Amino acid sequence: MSPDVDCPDTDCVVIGAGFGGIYAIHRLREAGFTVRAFEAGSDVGGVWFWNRYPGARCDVPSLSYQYSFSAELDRDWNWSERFAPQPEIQRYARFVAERLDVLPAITFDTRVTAAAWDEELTGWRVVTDTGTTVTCRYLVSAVGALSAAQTPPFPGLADFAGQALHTSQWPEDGVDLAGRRVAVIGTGSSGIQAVPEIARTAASVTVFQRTANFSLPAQNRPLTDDELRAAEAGYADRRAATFTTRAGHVIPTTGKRILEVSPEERRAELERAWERGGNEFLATFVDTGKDLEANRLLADFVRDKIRSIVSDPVTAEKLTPRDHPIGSKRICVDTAYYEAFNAPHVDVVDLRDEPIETFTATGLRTAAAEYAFDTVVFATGFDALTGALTRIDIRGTGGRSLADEWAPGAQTYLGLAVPGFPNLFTLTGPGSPSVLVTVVIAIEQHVDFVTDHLLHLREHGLTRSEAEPEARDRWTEQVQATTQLTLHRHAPSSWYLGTNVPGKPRLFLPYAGGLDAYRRICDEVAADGYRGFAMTGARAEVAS
Ligand code: N01
Repeated sequence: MSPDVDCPDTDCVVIGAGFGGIYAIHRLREAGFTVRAFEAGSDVGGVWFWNRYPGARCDVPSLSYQYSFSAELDRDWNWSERFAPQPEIQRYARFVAERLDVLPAITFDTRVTAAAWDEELTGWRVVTDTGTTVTCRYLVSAVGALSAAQTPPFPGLADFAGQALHTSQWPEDGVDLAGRRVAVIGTGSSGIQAVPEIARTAASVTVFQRTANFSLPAQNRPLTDDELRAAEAGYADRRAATFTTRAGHVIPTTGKRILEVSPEERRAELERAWERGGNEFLATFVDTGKDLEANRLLADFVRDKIRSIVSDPVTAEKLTPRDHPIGSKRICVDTAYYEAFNAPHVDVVDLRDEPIETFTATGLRTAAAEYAFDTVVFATGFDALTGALTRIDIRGTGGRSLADEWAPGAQTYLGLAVPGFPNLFTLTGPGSPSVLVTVVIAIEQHVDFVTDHLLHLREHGLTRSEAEPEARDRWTEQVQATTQLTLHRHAPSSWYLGTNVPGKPRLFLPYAGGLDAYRRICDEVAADGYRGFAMTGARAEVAS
């Protein structure tokens, strides 16, 4: 027997030092486990470290986009704006990491490239791109749901002689786009936030749009001292809301059904919500996320707004979404996106009318025209929820590959565990609420669950936990059945479904039942002795 047979180098390896990694290191260490973490970036923050494109900011109010577990942290951090910009969110991650003293546990500039389950060891052998190999009993993935950048394989891309950027891999020192002719491909949250900012200085901006998206005005502004004081005083209520709300925070609503109010009342309420700003607009009425006719009334209001903002009717029509219910794809929140198209140097090309045929040395050619530009910005999103994990060569029992396991569609138990991959826990993984709720709160709940689970194993002298196939199958059925209760199923395509990635099977990936319901389920699983997890002692311990 080799000396490390029953003694891995560390109890836990955490992959990633974004919001998930930071809190996981903290909780696990607090529970008495030894932890090492690896982070590909040179600082903490995860997606907020990489996603530095102009205009990047959160679209959940800053006051809700923060950890809830510590009154002290809450008290000692003050957001400057209602929707914080990327540099401030990254500073917040750094502030928390320093306060919790997790930095010494993290090896930066180091990407985990492979991890293999070792039955003899009852643990994982983790390999990095710097040549480090470390063994651990438990592998905690905090890789993020939206972190594996996706650049479509456009023909001729290698021939393009200009500058190519991806919104989520923006150079750390920024890019000067002043006076440049810029093409932006993609009109999701990233493209919609970036376009107005890029347009401030660029000579021209041509937006290549495949699907018109719904976007709501952020109505961003500085937070006042009164608001900050009220937030501090309301900490306990906000903390309580993380346990009792679908989204992880309270979202204002009239509590009324749009189908039951008069057209005048409907318009007045929606105008008020539009002026308040943010994606809370979607919750103004309680039936618009469930009923197609109710949803159409809400969408019509936004379509009217687009027509009233964009001066040129042809451009307005191109920008008007018609192929999906509002909210069935991730809603965008912008600052002066539609307004940007009133400037003479900003234009939109509808790729439904003229698909991209090929990139050329000087730009690209569609079915209708040639476009020349100096810089192309790919705002084409992510291989969401699975990509960051399947890009690591993860091998479970018998050498089975996680990428192969998920090739027909990612299936998990609770979004956290996969049969055949013992002692691997996938924070905010596919099959959990993750991207449909305030992700920082989803992270806290997952980390707490995993930490409690590891404590349970330790207390019972157990060292191996593996999701049971039947538990995974039942959970997958539940995830898909829950989706049927929402309007998400009416979106012809979205990254929730994986359809933005060529070859990825169409399967709704997040759990749509709400964080409150999900938390109850997890609590019941724990109370029931971690039902659905097969738990045993280490092989060496069993043999002795
Ligand atoms: O990515 P997306 P994103 N040819 O996938 C288009 C979070 N986020 O980076 O809709 C042409 O939404 C694609 O078109 P279509 C947030 O959760 C949050 O913008 O697939 N176009 C789409 O328009 C968000 O939802 C914040 O037809 C192609 C765009 O590229 C998520 O991250 C900020 C194409 C991709 O949009 C992802 O947002 C930023 C092709 N081959 C991100 N392939 C905030 O908190 C794709 N597209 C504010």
